[in-house]
Amino acid sequence: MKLHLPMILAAALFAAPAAHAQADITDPWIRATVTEQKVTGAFMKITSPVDAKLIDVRTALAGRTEIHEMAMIDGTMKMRQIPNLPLPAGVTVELRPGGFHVMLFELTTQAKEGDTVPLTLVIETGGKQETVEVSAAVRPLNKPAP
Ligand SMILES: [Cu+2]
Repeated sequence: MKLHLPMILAAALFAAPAAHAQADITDPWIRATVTEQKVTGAFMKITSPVDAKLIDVRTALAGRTEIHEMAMIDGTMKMRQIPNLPLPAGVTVELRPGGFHVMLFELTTQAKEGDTVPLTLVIETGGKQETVEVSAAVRPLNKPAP
């Protein structure tokens, strides 16, 4: 019996990094663009194990990004920038056309269907920033995930 307590403590220590798991990102995608189009959107589902917020998204595809929400302004749904996207613990927050999304401006190249684009998400948890790398698939607006 004497061995049990130290074993449990050791197990708890080794489990600690897992408890501070990174946010889980599923189905990241970018809306395909036509030639000369300079703006598009990025979408995904984010589930953070702890209260966190998405504060930035970086990608070589865009010179500049913003996090947007859709809001009713003077009776019309319009998009507007928000400083960050709250990610409550255990809740899957969906970024989708018509809802929260990441706006990509000053595109450096055309986003063609079938391409994959690396995105770096900057997520803040308790004042600490971590980055999560994902590969977003480029696809047209109305094409569901394969
Ligand atoms: Cu937007």
